[in-house]
Amino acid sequence: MNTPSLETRIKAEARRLGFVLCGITKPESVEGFQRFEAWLEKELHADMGYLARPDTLAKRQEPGRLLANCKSVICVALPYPPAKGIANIAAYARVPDYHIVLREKLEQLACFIEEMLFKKIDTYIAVDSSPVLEKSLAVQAGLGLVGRNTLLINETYGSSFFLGELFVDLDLQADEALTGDYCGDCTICVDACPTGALLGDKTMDASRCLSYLTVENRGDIPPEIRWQMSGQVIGCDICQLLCPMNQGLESSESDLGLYQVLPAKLDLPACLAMDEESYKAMFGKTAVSRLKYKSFRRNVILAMADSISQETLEILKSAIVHEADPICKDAMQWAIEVVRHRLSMP
Ligand code: B12
Ligand code: SF4
Ligand code: SF4
Repeated sequence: MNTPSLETRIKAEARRLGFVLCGITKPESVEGFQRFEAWLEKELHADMGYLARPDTLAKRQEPGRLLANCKSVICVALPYPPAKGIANIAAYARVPDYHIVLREKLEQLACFIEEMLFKKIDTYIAVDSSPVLEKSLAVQAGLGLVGRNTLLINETYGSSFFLGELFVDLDLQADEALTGDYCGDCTICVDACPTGALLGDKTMDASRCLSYLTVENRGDIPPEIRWQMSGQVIGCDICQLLCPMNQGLESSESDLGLYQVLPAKLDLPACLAMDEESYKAMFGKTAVSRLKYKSFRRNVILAMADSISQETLEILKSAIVHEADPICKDAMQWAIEVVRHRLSMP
């Protein structure tokens, strides 16, 4: 009987750790880098200046620079329960912080490889925050294709998963890159995006994306966009919800789903009343912990404008008297006017 190859055993272990997809690519250059540069040139990255930092550009182009003697990149995907409807908190943020979960699992994968080879290996782990074009590497490793909603989509698992990479100094057999396109003539996500952020060419104008505006942006949310927020407090799943590739997804395989820690809908008045300590206690174990308390309050206030209730109006009117933060105060003023207007309508 043939002994399974090193690559086959690594993939089996990845699967055992909960990664539904695992593929291998080479670190020399990333095909998607030109697309990334073109996107930056058009200044579609809003205030995410870190994406354009010169010292990180070379790493995005040649990810092998992240680890001396890097010879292969193992790309993985860990699923999370897919969004089921419009929610205050996007699905990715309702589970334990993926940065931590994926890192731990990739460390375990690295230990497994060392035990198998009876030797130490050099590794580098990337999950989201490293200067890595994760979706492009995943395409190269055969995990899926990029959709018009700009996300990585897999034929079986849709787009409801996180990506991570284990860089190794081992010369592994690379997988075939996927080619083709799942979208065809479909433009459901582009049409459904409430703010017109999706440009139709598999890129977006981040300055219009609610995921950017609610999580990354610490300033004001432009008034013309406030009307389109559809109650989103943290992140946004609208361009994934109706995607045909995401219909009928099973979430049972994900151990992240078992530990879902936050509800889809929030008690907005209770959130407005929360002090910073309670906010950290409630959200600290999820990816929401990256969202500043002040930004969270700003988003809660804007979401309250969706309510047509006298009670909400009274809560906002009494809260504005003590509000010290100018951005939150402005949001309250706006929300009060909107709720008042809605209540006055026949
Ligand atoms: C910045 C960022 C954002 C920004 C900008 C998003 C964007 N679309 O550019 C904002 C804050 C808006 C955002 C939002 C979200 N994000 Co985000 N984000 C990132 C981050 C850190 C960098 C992405 C980036 O560089 N964008 C710039 C564009 C130009 O590059 P790109 O998106 O990589 O696009 C490349 C591909 O499209 C590729 N490409 C296109 N066609 C083809 C064809 C071929 C053949 C090849 C090779 C490549 C290729 O070329 C492009 C350039 O390299 C990545 C993590 C990472 N380090 O990669 C997570 C990441 C993309 N985000 C993720 C998630 C989960 C989200 C949200 C769903 C969270 C939420 N629910 O609110 C939303 C989704 C919004 C959306 N429609 O994209 C996941 C996506 C997983 C997946 N299935 O794709 C990632 C990978 C994090 C992770 N480790 O899991 N995000
Ligand atoms: S996450 Fe929301 S706002 Fe951003 S592109 Fe998708 S639908 Fe549009
Ligand atoms: S909704 Fe349609 S166009 Fe958008 S990503 Fe899904 S298949 Fe592609």
